[in-house]
Amino acid sequence: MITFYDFLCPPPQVTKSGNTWKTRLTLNYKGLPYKTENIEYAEIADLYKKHGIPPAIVFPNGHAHYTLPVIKDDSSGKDVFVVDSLEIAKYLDKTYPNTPRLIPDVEDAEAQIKAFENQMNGTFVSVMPVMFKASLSSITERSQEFFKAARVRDMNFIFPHKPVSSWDDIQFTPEEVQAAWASLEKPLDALSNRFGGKETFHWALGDQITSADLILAGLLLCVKAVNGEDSPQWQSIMTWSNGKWKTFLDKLEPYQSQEN
Ligand SMILES: N[C@@H](CCC(=O)N[C@@H](CS)C(=O)NCC(=O)O)C(=O)O
Repeated sequence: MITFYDFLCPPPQVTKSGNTWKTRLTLNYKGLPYKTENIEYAEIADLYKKHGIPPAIVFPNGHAHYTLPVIKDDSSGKDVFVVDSLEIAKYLDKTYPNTPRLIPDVEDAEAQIKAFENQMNGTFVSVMPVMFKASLSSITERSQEFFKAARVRDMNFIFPHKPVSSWDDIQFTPEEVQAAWASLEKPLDALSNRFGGKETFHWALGDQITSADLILAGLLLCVKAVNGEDSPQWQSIMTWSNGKWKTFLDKLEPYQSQEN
């Protein structure tokens, strides 16, 4: 059985992490049985250390970074831990060859998906700070101080020219929040060509769903969870590019279940 480690959120338990969404979509798309274990932000490092998993990233200053998603697969009789949403997709493709592949078995597919992931990180970077601020309410009280310190570190890493020293330094007026969301429209409109433009539809790499699609879907589902489905921001994103992103997520609806 596969155990999927996701974030524990105050009820209702709806994760706002785009990265864990990528793995949930991956598991659901493959139709693999799994169970979710929701853990606190502040407990991720303990999970890694308890099982001897090396940190996801060690920064040049020596800071060890522990991230979710993580999966544990004990179906071979021993516990196999895999870290990072794309590595998890690769592992599942390899270990369960009878499930639909997410990284096509053709030259360059993984490189294309990685390039797409980098492009998406660049596209969504403009809304990251407002997302960080808006996500605090989905963090359990116990993990809030941990979360704030981690996001301050992220801000200094992503925007080294605008250093912040505390969570309270990250402040936005309602107009700035609105402007940040509006700034996504142009790059997403340019991206819509990759998905068939305004009149037709195909997936990022062609006819088949791949990890590239689930990377974008994870980010969009995170935006949806952070803003709320009925928010003007989300409603307006659903109309962009002739409803491209609504169509995109509707097609992935069967894989968005959080039941497991
Ligand atoms: N490249 C990784 C990124 C994982 C990642 O950054 N996860 C965030 C949540 S969205 C995390 O666990 N952060 C922990 C922290 O900030 O302490 C993946 O795709 O899995």
